[in-house]
Amino acid sequence: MASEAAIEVPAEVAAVEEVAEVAKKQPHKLERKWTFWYDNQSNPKQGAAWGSTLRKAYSFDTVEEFWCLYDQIFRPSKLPTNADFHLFKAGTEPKWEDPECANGGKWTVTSNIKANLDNMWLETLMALIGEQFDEADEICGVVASVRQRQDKLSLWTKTASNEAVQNSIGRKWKEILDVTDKISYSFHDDSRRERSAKGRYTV
Ligand code: MGP
Repeated sequence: MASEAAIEVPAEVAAVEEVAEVAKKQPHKLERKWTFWYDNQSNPKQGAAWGSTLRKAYSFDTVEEFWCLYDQIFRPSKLPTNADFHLFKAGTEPKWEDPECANGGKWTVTSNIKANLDNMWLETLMALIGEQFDEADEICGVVASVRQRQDKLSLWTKTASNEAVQNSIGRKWKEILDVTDKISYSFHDDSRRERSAKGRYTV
């Protein structure tokens, strides 16, 4: 019987291993740095302020780190009800209070199917880190929320008052997600005043 050392490695396998080695040594840099956040509000403490359970998890700026983090951790189907994952530009906190978000708002897409949320989240993450939006500077980040009623994804943007820019981002996002239903955009300013604030724009 041939010893293990004598087994020949097929050329394709050797090539893949070599590519993996090269990738390890020469990581593919992203255009900018991103941060994953996590918020678990499934066991809220009485009287705790909003944001007290929000945690910054990991920042990364290479394709390789992204895939590792996504594969190991950041899939919404792993989340309990009332928890969120966020991917935001490094330096921007996923809060209305952050100066980059303060005058902004969000497009929201809902989903009744868990697998859909995972897919739409991944498509959005790839579009963001791959800089697929023409108005990339206008984008703050994306939030995946698991809720009893309906899961949702929200794409946060910077300048809510700029309807043309927001509509262009909304249309592009629908294209990326292959969503045909209407989606709507709400201003953080409205959400601050009223829990179920009405959307201002629709695409
Ligand atoms: P939400 O983001 O409107 O929806 O936040 P959520 O968490 O899915 O809740 P649901 O009603 O759809 O089930 C709900 C509430 O959390 C808001 O009305 C605020 O009281 C608080 N909240 C949410 N965000 C994103 C912020 C924030 O950025 N800052 C502050 N101060 N409060 C927030």
